[in-house]
Amino acid sequence: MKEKMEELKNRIMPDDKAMILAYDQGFEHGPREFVEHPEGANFEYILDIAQKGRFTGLVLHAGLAEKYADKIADSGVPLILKLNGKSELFTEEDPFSPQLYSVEDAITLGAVAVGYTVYSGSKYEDEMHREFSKIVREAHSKGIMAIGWMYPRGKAIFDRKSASKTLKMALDEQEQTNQAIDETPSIVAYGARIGMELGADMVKVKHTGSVDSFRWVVQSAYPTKVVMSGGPMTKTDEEFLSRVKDVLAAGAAGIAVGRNIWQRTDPLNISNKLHQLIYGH
Ligand code: FBP
Repeated sequence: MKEKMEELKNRIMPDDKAMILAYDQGFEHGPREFVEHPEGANFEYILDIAQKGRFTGLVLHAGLAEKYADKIADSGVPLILKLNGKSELFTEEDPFSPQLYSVEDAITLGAVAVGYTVYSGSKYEDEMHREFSKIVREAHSKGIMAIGWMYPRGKAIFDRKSASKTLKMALDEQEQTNQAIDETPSIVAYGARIGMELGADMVKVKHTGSVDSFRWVVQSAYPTKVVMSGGPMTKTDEEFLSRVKDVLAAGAAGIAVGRNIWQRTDPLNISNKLHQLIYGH
């Protein structure tokens, strides 16, 4: 089993570095994400980017993974099946993203890893922590990897009146940097740490704005690998590339991003630049 895990790890993280393409936004945010670049709604367009852009993983929900199973297998791009999901149509302040598919489904679909979003800080955090920890156990017992999308979120994260010690630290950080609370180093590092404690092989977190603050996130999650989430498309390639440079300098294993790739007019151009930054060629 150890050897199998090692082999899968080398596929998603050759040289211990990952360059993952996320394509679950059609579910999480809806087709509005495709309006300006309608090609983005077409999965074959995305698979082509993943393959020609030399991505080391492609994140999907089960619907696309099943419909395009043969093409995904032929492309050679490792599949990461996202096991939970929620739409943005439901806007309660405390988010809950329930498990929709199983580890067994992921294995049947040929996935090398499973992904799961955890909203620590939500009033439903217990349930998500429990679901994710079970998923990690099962994934490991069946020889595949588990990746946590660690996004602390919910009413308590913003509630100044009953602020936790961590939130007080985050508020101080916010005062100095003007960052969104859920992107402050204290909050992001806490999410990353929870992912590691729950057993994740890799955690995907928001950028915290600087090399030093992201280094703290990487240290907090150690030995779990940390990858940066992309966020909305930046105005220029340079802005995004500079963020990636920062997180790599901070010790991140790489990136797991979507919109900053497939919403661009020339996705392969930025993919090549990212590959150069992450792998040096
Ligand atoms: P992006 O690089 O497009 O931001 O994708 C990363 C991701 O984590 C997706 O996997 C997920 O669908 C989305 O962000 C969630 O976004 P939000 O932060 O709005 O919940």
